[in-house]
Amino acid sequence: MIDLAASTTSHYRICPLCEACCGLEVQVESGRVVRIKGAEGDVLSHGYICPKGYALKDLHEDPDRLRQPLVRRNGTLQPATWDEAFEEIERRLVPLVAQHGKDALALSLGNPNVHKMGLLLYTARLIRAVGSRNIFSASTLDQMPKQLSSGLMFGHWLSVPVPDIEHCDHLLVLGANPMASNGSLWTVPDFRGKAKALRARGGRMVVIDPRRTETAEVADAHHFIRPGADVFLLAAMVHTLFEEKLVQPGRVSDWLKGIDQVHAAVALFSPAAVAQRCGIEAETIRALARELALAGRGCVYGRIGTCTQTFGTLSSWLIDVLNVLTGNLDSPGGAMFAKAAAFASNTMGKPGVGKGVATGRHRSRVSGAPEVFGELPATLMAEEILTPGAGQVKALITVASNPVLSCPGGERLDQAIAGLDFMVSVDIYLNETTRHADVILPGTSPLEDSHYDVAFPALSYRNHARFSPAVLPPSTGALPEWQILLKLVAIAQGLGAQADVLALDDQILAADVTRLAGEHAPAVLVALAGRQGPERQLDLALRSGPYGDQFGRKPEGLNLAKVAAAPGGIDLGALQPRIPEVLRTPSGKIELAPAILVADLERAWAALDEPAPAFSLIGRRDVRSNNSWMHNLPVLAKGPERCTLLMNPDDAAALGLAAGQLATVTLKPGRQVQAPVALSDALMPGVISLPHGWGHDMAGAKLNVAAERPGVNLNAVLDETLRDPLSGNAVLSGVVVVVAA
Ligand SMILES: Nc1nc2c(c(=O)[nH]1)N[C@H]1C(S)=C(S)[C@@H](COP(=O)(O)OP(=O)(O)OC[C@H]3O[C@@H](n4cnc5c(=O)[nH]c(N)nc54)[C@H](O)[C@@H]3O)O[C@H]1N2
Ligand SMILES: Nc1nc2c(c(=O)[nH]1)N[C@H]1C(S)=C(S)[C@@H](COP(=O)(O)OP(=O)(O)OC[C@H]3O[C@@H](n4cnc5c(=O)[nH]c(N)nc54)[C@H](O)[C@@H]3O)O[C@H]1N2
Ligand code: SF4
Ligand SMILES: [Mo]
Repeated sequence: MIDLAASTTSHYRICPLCEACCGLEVQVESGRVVRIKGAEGDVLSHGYICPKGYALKDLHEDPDRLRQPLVRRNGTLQPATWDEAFEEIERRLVPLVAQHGKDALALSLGNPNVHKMGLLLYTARLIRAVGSRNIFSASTLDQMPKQLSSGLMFGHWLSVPVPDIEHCDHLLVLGANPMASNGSLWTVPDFRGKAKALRARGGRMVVIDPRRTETAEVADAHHFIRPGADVFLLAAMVHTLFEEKLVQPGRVSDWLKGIDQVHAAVALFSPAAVAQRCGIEAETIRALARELALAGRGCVYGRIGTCTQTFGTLSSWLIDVLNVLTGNLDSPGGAMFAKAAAFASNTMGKPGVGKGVATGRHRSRVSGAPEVFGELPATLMAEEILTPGAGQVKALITVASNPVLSCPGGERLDQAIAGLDFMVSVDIYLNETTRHADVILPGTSPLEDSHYDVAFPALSYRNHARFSPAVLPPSTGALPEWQILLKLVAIAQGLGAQADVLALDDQILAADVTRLAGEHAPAVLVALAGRQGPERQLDLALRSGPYGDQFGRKPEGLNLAKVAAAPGGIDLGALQPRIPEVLRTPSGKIELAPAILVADLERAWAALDEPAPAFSLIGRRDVRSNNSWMHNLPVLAKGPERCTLLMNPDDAAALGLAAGQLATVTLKPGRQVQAPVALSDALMPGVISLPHGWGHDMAGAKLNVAAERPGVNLNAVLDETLRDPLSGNAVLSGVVVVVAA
């Protein structure tokens, strides 16, 4: 029992560990966390918490978490002062960039960036200061296809519609397992509770997945699909809507462009033509289309399984085409656009029209892949480091990124990174990637940081604004991550390691405010005085945002002081229709048939007859794990072995494999891993599943708990040459492999 003495204090903290963004109550006694539970008063999560939420205590206390900079001296990483660390970076990096040019310095940005406002708001500044074309991030291992399809259809990369689950009566889920992941590109804490409520009011949930997942288990129906075949299924569903005269776009009809082109584009994709490719019968495909069209309030939601494949952008697009054609886009109970209180591009500028999005403003040096949303495909990082010539990457800054475990071709990338001239990591662990760094700059524990979700309110099931102050004071000698990043900005700009970052922050902010507020800038700056860093940017964004106080012009509106005064946040209501105001396309319409997508359907058609391989490999997520970096936390690491190769018992029997035996998974000669087999008829025959983010047995890392049961690195096998050509996204799912005992 925990003795909750009178000295116990209770603190509100938004959980930074996944996109559900639950509100937590953290109880502290004498500077130590004694208890973490769901915050009952949270307007979004209402007390929900998952097992990872408790792990914030272990994360805070983890003896392996870095608390002091490390600098490589005579080949080994040694503790150093902040001054020494930044001086080393200036000494090594500045001449390197002067000699080889800006593109010689690459950035690799990982997932936790989006969960910490000090990182997200200041990596944006770092990207600008570095000025390199070689910007890589986890986005091209994850959701870039959805961002591209949304950008082409609605005009902005982050205008992604989400299910209005509280009013939905029919939810079709493809390639997502929110029961394990807690939702993605969809902030929906307690998905289980909301799915249960949907079914309790007579609604239906249907899941399409090569594995009968935890989400499929709580659904009304589940259909296996051959990995990578979603484009065919979705095109055939669109085909069926036209064929059976079920097209009824409803209230968005007035803002729709390209419906006839879509009709023509899917003409060949009849259910009969695609059934075998999908592994789903033609009649079932028609029924899926009909029940969606006739459901009233229905919604199609697709996630990472529909993105991490060669037709990722097409699948992401067709999901929203279905939402539009069935009258469910921007309609209550359908797929709706959240309206975020701060930072959302689709609330800025002129409503209803904009520049739209474009790709290929530059191309990668070696493979010629187009830039997408300012980034190049993460899978090209190794070749850009390894291929000599002008523009070769010679130095790397990683920020909260572990590409050795998270990026296909991980082993090759590991070797490439090892050969760099110079590397800096802004990271809290000495892990598989950062072990190659020359300087590691550790940030604070999330409990020592204030927090606002910069990105997720634009993807939430409900509109809201929430802020949590730091729970604990920063430990001695800690430097906030935004100041670490600003030092790197200063060094990149030639201001030197001794630059005053607080003054630099003032300067950059003043320039931003001048752009935003013109002649009113001086008054705005006065109103923001008293804050600094990310909190000042947040106050500016809230006050000038769609619910803001507009610096006094709307006194009842929001500012940071008001949001902070409401622990648990401020509810801004259910999602509301936003078409046409949300659109930022040049036409001011929903572009239902973007030319590059219609053209890409021909590539899909050409792949229709690809025979089913003996085995294709997919991933999976576990509720007690999070990508590559939470395996060192005892509360999550305990329990059964998680890095197992799941396979169908019939497949295993045919290969003479029993549960617990080691199977070898081979991509091509010299590219293989071995993992213990676990049997499950939840796997579609011919499909095997291995989770990513494991392989914690590499020399030089300091992850003592994780190393006890390291698992194997799935991405050491996966093929870095496979990607969706439109978005540059990696193919992580449905990769053809050979399996042997
Ligand atoms: N095969 C396969 N590969 C995949 C996926 C898959 O499904 N299958 N999923 C992909 C997806 S969706 C993603 S998002 C990527 C993730 O790819 P990454 O972002 O590269 O991987 P993470 O495991 O999230 O690593 C996060 C890094 O941030 C560090 N970190 C954690 N917290 C903090 C902090 O507070 N501050 C700082 N500075 N650093 C911190 C960790 O130590 C770690 O180095 O992986 C992708 N890779
Ligand atoms: N517990 C936990 N939560 C997490 C994470 C984690 O690692 N652990 N990672 C976080 C991150 S970074 C992200 S991006 C999100 C991802 O969130 P989700 O998208 O919900 O992720 P997954 O659980 O990997 O679900 C993807 C599903 O796609 C299926 N699938 C694979 N290939 C195909 C295919 O070709 N077609 C179809 N239809 N389905 C396919 C897989 O079997 C799997 O069930 O989760 C986040 N939350
Ligand atoms: S679902 Fe778990 S990890 Fe995700 S935000 Fe909530 S408590 Fe944190
Ligand atoms: Mo992700």
